[in-house]
Amino acid sequence: MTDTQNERGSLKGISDYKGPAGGWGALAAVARTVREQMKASPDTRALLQMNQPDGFDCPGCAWPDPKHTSSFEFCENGAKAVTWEATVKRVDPEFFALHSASELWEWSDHQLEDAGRLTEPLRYDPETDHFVPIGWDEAFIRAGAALQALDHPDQAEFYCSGRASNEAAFLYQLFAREFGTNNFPDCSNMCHEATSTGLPKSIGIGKGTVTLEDFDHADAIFCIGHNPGTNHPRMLSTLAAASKRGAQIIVSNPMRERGLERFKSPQHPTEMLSAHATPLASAYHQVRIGGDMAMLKGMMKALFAMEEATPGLLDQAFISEHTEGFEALRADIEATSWTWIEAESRLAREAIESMAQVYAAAERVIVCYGMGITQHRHGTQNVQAIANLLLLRGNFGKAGAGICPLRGHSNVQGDRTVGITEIPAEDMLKRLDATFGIKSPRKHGHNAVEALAAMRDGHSKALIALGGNLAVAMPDPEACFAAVRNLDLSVNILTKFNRTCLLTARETLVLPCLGRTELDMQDAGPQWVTVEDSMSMVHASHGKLKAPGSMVRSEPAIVAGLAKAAMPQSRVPWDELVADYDLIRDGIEAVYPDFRDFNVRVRTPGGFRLTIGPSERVWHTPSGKAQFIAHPHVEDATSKPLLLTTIRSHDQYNTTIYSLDDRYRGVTGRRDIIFANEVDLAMLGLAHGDAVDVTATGGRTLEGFTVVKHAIARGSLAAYYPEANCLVPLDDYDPASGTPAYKSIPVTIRAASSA
Ligand SMILES: Nc1nc2c(c(=O)[nH]1)N[C@H]1C(S)=C(S)[C@@H](COP(=O)(O)OP(=O)(O)OC[C@H]3O[C@@H](n4cnc5c(=O)[nH]c(N)nc54)[C@H](O)[C@@H]3O)O[C@H]1N2
Ligand SMILES: Nc1nc2c(c(=O)[nH]1)N[C@H]1C(S)=C(S)[C@@H](COP(=O)(O)OP(=O)(O)OC[C@H]3O[C@@H](n4cnc5c(=O)[nH]c(N)nc54)[C@H](O)[C@@H]3O)O[C@H]1N2
Ligand SMILES: [Mo]
Repeated sequence: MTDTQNERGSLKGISDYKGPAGGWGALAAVARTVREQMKASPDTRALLQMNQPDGFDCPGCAWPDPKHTSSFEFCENGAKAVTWEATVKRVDPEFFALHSASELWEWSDHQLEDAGRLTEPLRYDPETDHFVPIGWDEAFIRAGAALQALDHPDQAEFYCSGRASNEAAFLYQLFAREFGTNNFPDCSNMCHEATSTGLPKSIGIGKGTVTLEDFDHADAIFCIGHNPGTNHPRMLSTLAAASKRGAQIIVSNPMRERGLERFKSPQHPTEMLSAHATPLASAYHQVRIGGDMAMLKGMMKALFAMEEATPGLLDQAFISEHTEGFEALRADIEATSWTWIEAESRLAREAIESMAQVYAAAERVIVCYGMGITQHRHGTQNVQAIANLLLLRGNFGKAGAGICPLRGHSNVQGDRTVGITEIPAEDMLKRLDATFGIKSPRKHGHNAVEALAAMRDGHSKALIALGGNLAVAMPDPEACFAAVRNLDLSVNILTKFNRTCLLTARETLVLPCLGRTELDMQDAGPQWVTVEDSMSMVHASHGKLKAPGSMVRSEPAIVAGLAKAAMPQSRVPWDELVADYDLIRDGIEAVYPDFRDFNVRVRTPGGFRLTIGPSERVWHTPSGKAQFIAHPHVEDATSKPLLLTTIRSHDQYNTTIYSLDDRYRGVTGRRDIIFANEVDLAMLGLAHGDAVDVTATGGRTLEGFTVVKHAIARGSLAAYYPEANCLVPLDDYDPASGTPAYKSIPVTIRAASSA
């Protein structure tokens, strides 16, 4: 496919980006964000403390750092995440006196968060339509009273964003479970739930199996459905190093993403001054949206054919010693035709065979994947197909090999590890109960989709949100906005005010919290927290910056305040736990055996790695073996002529919109666009720059967007999230994991009716 980005003409805000990822553009972007958010603040030095041994963990992404002892690992989007938090702008009581809730509703998501940091607890006053300041005590009393007034604890939903530290998340689940519910909708439910559901069945654990060092040994790295230049930029240094060593990097992505093509490291002075950038992808396959399953099956079909010609190509010793289900997988793959594979994936058989050849020639293979794999109706099946591929040549438990889900939030994996799950294991609950003298409920709770459906239908009446912008991040704003407005209680524990706060319930509270970069002073002195990265490394994070106001409290302190107010009879020593986070860590150790000597081991530079069975070829599946899982019945996308995927721009962090630019895709100052393939456009009778309406199931429409030709696979469209969330029904998700199908929305597109 040719790079159609080169002929996009003079459409407003649309141009051709010709540079590499990183480079001077990245430095300029950082300078701009520091200027806009921090003025001349001395806290600019904060940027230099990120990811240092005694600094704070970058709140951007979950990509690990080389032992946390490296010299400063510069990252444009990490800098944006920090400056956005360290901004000198404030939304204080005067701000809310000036702007009514109805007025703020008209502001864009970018404007709402750009207004600055929250400084005081707020309550919505329906009489005046303004948010008004209230004291912490009153806030806790109001929340506690509303929680106590519920008919049953299961009428409350405890949402957790993956920003929360292990300490905050552990206290939060303790609060909810003592209160009496396992309702833990969390951002993982919208993100890597397909990983958490699929991998335990395949390899006995729902996490990645590689370490950063493995990337130094891999012969081939497959990058499927993720965009590291924007979402995990520090990964580019890792990929560049692998590329320089001669490792093959094979990409599968419907869109050409500059961050997968070439990289100029802003850390590398000679590279910056030369015209040279490091090439990344050695082959780039523009699979159709949702076509990864077909592509993976095609690769396996090619491998089985190669095995027939050259027996021993598959790792038969590994397969017989460590796995089950091989014959069923082979039968399924044999029954899958190349005609179907090519039609579904829109890749030529030869292209897929070439991918299989790279895979077979490599002694050590890592497969990385992101939301392009998980956010589909068959997300769990996709994840398991990747595991199947890796198992065929024993690509687990050896240096340079394994599976690498690119996690989302910086601590989303840690939150799950310390108990944020709606389906807790019995042994964990037993230990929690024994440690704290409580009686946790055994009934499983709601995931994110179930929580919103229960709120919409009036079964759930309270939402406590530790971070996040839940109603905006979820599909179907019409249903989800109404769901939050329907509540008796909505408590938003946030650093910044967002649209979910404006979906006012009978009682709406906004509680300002410290961010991870900030100094957290408690009775026993300054406190620090811990996080777990994508590679199961647990390490400390020390906040350093000044709080944005004297009223702002830490997340653990707010959780404890709410818990005490909701349960005056509580058996948990909340105040002691908040005074000294070492005691929270002792609690984590008591409940999770893998955290033995937690307080000691986490004080060693770089922290420690949790046990990952497959790294030692230990499989915690019911039979003790890894499982090939065949998927004879997969969704047939060929019947859907156009599928739309939703993506992040370079200047956004989930629903946080830093600016309206998307540099690597050549977009400036706008987000109202639909990326489309040039040939599809011609066939649809549309032209680059036309105003269009996009329609999805149930008549959902996105109106008056501009269609832009882009290097994207045929039959595929892309639009930004959350603008396009109105096209996704709440009940359109992967049935196995509950992950919304944000990335394969069947649509039709036509010239805008208003045009
Ligand atoms: N700066 C920044 N960093 C972030 C975030 C952020 O918003 N901003 N978000 C964080 C979070 S919570 C998450 S979950 C991660 C997300 O990180 P990613 O998974 O990288 O996120 P997305 O932008 O949703 O999608 C990534 C890619 O999937 C491709 N894609 C779409 N559909 C398909 C498909 O059907 N098949 C294939 N093979 N590819 C497809 C898109 O073209 C895009 O390149 O990043 C984390 N880090
Ligand atoms: N269409 C579509 N929808 C998607 C996705 C997609 O790819 N496509 N991706 C999904 C994914 S993977 C995810 S993870 C979700 C996430 O979506 P969001 O819920 O939007 O993610 P967050 O970044 O957690 O939420 C942003 C808010 O967190 C608050 N915040 C920031 N830092 C802190 C902190 O330190 N503490 C606290 N308490 N609050 C803080 C700020 O006030 C900010 O308003 O969106 C999902 N929605
Ligand atoms: Mo995510």
